Amino acid sequence: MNKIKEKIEAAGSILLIGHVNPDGDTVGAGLSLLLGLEKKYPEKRIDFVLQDKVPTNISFLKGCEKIKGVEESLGEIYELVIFVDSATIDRVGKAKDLVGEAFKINIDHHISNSNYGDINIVRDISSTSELMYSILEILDIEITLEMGEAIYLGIVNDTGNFAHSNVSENTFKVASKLMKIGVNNNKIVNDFFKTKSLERMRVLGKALSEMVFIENKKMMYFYLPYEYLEKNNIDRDDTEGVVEELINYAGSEVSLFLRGEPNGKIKGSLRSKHDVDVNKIAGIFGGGGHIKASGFTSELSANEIIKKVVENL
Ligand SMILES: [Mn+2]
Repeated sequence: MNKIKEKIEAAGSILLIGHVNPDGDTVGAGLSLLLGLEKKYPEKRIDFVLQDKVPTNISFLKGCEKIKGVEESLGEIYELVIFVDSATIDRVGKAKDLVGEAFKINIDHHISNSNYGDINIVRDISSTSELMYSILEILDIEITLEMGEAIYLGIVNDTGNFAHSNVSENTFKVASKLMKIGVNNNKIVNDFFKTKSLERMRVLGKALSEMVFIENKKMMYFYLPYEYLEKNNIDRDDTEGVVEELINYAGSEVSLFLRGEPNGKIKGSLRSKHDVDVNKIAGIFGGGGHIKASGFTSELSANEIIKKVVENL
């Protein structure tokens, strides 16, 4: 980790990038690092670029307005690129075009991470945001309230508000230190979770009333075709959280949510309650993530995907 400090100090221009369809963790980790680096190294040019827009339930974080799109930064040359929360280099989408010949640091917590960086800081920990807290300490960067709120939201995002198996003693320690500098737990949780759109509530209702349970595999699944999304003006953000709801059923050990994409492919999300390794199952389709939470994209039909998943359970 000390090598990161040397690299940052030596670089005149630094690019931070997170994954497509940004979530609270990629934004939280990237934003806290951006704010910290800007404060410590005002002479350096530092950009945080994301291919896609930050969802509204995250964009209330102070500093979010500094996040740039890929077009705004095209043509810029960076000496150092720091990837956050991205298991593969392709997860950053079009932002990959900005990397060029730069030295690459990969900061992540996905066990499926392909170690594509020149330096890889990949830890099995709740969130990249939790990891970023330690990195900022190593960089001797003081954590301000704005940075703390970003990190806190990232942790809340990836732990399902401190409910998942990835929560450790350190997760609570970090959360506690963040509260000590003034982070308001209840405010972050309310602004992040209790701000759902009507479309999102309706999609959840549809999922809960039409989901299918496969008794002998203890799997609950739901497929939402693209035609439905288009016809009802539903954003991809509106389908967040469906897969977590499907596993809430007492009988569910595994949940699968499939969503049609505009390009005809299907995006799959998997969750596991106890022992099933869904990172392995996502791997069959070229995806991955964590043992209890994984995802993939496939060209197969929904029926073929469901069949394959069931065969491998
Ligand atoms: Mn994450």
